[in-house]
Order: sequence, then structure tokens, then C-alpha cells
Amino acid sequence: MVDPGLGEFYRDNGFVLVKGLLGKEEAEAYRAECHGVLGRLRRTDPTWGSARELAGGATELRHCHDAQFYSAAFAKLMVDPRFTDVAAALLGTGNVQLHHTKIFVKPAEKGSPFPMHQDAAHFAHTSDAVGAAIFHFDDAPEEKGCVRVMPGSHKHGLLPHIEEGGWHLPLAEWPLEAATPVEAEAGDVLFFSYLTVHGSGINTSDEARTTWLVQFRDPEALPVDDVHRSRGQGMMLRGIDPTMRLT
Ligand SMILES: O=C(O)CCC(=O)C(=O)O
Repeated sequence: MVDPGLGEFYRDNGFVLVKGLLGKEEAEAYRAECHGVLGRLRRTDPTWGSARELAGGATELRHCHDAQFYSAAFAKLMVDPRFTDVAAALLGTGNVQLHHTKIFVKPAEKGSPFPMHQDAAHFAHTSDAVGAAIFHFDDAPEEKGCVRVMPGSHKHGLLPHIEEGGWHLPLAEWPLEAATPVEAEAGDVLFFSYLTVHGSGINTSDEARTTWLVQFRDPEALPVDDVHRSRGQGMMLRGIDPTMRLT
């Protein structure tokens, strides 16, 4: 049974941090799994063009989309009821469908920031029953570039974004510093709506920040445009897909 207080907080604020969803040893094992996947992957840096402007210079980010295709550990975690039950409660439906996943590692001392944005600007849907869960596999204090959110911003709908440099909100109007830092510990999972304005700072610490993001939706929330496809998109993580659509 998911604490009803989580749903209430999420509905009011557009995000909720679930403490200790994973145990410390599990988080440590997933941390190693992430670094293992990235070690086997040919390196590409997904840092947004606008992040360079924000950081005032070059920073680095390592990532892997759809990690469940490279390590079964992630396939297992994606359907873990500790995660899917919370996702279902926050969506307000029994059904949770996969949109995509991504590992992000912000390297020590120079880990790239993310300018403020709404995920809805990247893949709009017909309803707002779309969310993300960021699994923290090591501690993410502010100096490691933890995620920052604008509480309540999910209530204002989709805001106009700038396409150049990665679909972000205007940097001067939406400074990272104005957002609330959500410091997390290894094992904590941050859930937020795809309408919640969020971003994250530079990792200036001496340790990498290691996370795995699962973007999920109610299967009845349909993509407005065919702008984002990922391997495994549409897989059911909990419940059923009542629409029975093929893509
Ligand atoms: O992991 C982070 O710091 C933020 C990631 C993010 O905002 C995104 O992928 O949309």
C-alpha cells in the first residue's frame, strides 16, 4: 500500500522524493551496473548545447538510453512493484507503461548541468499522466548537481521552450538557482510530472553522480507527435494497456 500522503504531495507540488525505495546495498550494486554499462558503451556526450552557456564552459555527461537492453538488472527494476506501485498511485491509474529509460553519470568536478525545462516540451502527450522517476544510486547533494524543481509549476501547462540547445526554458528567466534543490541519498527515487519545471546544476564535487531515469505514462496518454521513439517503448510495467494499440 502506497502512502496516500505521497500522492497528495505530488498533486500539490508536481514532484515527490521517495526515501529509501532501494536499500543501500542494492543502490551500490546498481551504481556498479551503470558504470559497467557505460564502460562497455562507445562514448558519446549528450550535454545540451545550452548547458555550456549555463556552465560558462565545457562540462561532461555520460549516458546510456534503454539500459534494460544491455543489462537484465534494469529490466528487473523497471517492473519492481516498489517502483511501479508508486508510479501507478501518482498517475492515478493501475496501469503504467514505459516511455524510455536513461542512465546519466555526471562525472566528478565537471558534470554537466541541465537547463530548466519541462519534459513535455520534448514529447507532448494528450494528457498529463506522464512522469519520470530518477533512481539515485549514489548520494546527490547540491554540489553534485542534484535535480532542482519549481514546486507547483506542473499546474501551469506547457510553457514555450527554446529549441536551440536542447528544448529548454529561457536561461535568464529561469535561473537554476531559483529552483528548489532536491538533495537525495543513494536508494532514494525522485518522481516528477512531465509538466514540472526542473533542471540540475554542475557536479563540482569529487565524486560522480549516478542516476537512472525511467519515463513512464498511463497507456491512455497518447503522444501528440511522433517525436520520440525508444527501444521497448510501450512495454507494460504494471497492469494492462486498455487501448491495445500497436505502437
Ligand atoms: O538527471 C538530471 O540531472 C536531470 C535530467 C533531466 O532533466 C532530463 O533528462 O530531462
